[in-house]
Amino acid sequence: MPLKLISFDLCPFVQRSVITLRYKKAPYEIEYIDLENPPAWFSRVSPTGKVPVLEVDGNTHLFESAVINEYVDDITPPTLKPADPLTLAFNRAWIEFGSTAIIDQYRIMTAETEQDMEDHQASALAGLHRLEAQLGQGPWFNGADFSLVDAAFAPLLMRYRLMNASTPLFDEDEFPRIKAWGDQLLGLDAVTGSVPDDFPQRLRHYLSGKEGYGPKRFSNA
Ligand SMILES: N[C@@H](CCC(=O)N[C@@H](CS)C(=O)NCC(=O)O)C(=O)O
Repeated sequence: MPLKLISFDLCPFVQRSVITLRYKKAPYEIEYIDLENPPAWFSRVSPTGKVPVLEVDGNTHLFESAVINEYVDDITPPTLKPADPLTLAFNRAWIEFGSTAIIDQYRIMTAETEQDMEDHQASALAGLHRLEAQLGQGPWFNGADFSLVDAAFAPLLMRYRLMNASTPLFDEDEFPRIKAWGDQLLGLDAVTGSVPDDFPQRLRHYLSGKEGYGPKRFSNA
């Protein structure tokens, strides 16, 4: 069942799916599109106009990263989903929480003014405090076993590492569980190899093409 992931190289939602595909060692092809100037066929296969889209067998197009990841997991046993239905539902809720956190992060990077950046930063930090309070002793979200919720948060934590290195947004030591979780995630091949080697430069280049306070801060990093 050939899989092709339709992608944008800097998209954290795409990266969630790449991590899942890599972790599950599922063979796949990847096709990058320019999201600002998408090819005509893209609107036929993506009902939301968003990436990732997973093309299966050349004819079915799945969209929404969380759905794509569950499908990839289902066809490549053993599963990365917790067996207990309540834990699974709880994980899905936190994956959704992670999507909001990704959007907050993007808004920080692309904030128009310093005030906008501070507002988005406050909202992002409130989310990180909630996440910190939710995490246990680790090493993974559910404890001993890596699962889809871990894959879903890796792009967020990877980007905060990068952003904090140049423009400190928060003190990582205030979030010891998130920090330890980030260390675990960044120790995985599936995570480190989920973005191009020159990802930091590509991100800076992307931001340098945008106006505003955030892009200026993060593209000069
Ligand atoms: N909820 C979606 C979000 C995907 C998403 O926002 N992708 C962005 C790129 S990172 C996109 O394709 N944006 C294009 C647009 O909104 O026109 C998912 O989890 O797959």
